[in-house]
Amino acid sequence: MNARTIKLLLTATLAAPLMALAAGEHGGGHGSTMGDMHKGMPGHDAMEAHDSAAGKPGDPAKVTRTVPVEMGDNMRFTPSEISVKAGETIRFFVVNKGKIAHEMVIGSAAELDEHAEMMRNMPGMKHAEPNQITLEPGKRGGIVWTFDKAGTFAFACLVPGHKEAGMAGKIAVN
Ligand SMILES: [Cu+2]
Repeated sequence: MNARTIKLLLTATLAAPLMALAAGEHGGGHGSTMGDMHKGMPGHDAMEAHDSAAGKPGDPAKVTRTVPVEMGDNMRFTPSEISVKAGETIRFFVVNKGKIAHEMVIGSAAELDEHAEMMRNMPGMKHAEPNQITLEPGKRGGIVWTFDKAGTFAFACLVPGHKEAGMAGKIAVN
């Protein structure tokens, strides 16, 4: 490595944080514009609110524990009861063992009821939110969630009919 290469590397190293800063500023401005646009869309506010009574999207770098969860065509989650300490960031490692699509959605019981109602009114609705994952048969994926408040929360599969058939569970945050 010659002196010129080192100088170039140094320049790149110094420039990177500055570029990141600039990008961050741009991203922030853009983000708030999008937020304003969304505010104008009726019924969209609730879906934009990522924080839930059950906590908030977790930082993957701060995961304290991985909890494996299996979903099956018997309309059950295994396990169906999960215990968490307040403040923990959990990575739910979710596997769909079935032959049809299932999903895991985390929230308060009221939030899940509301969401289930929305799914009934808009069959086939597809959306990706940090508190949920939809998995085709045989697929696996993760949800990273921070439980920052104590309480009893819920998770469920909101594919119409599944929660009603028992595809739901409890998360106790102590
Ligand atoms: Cu399901």
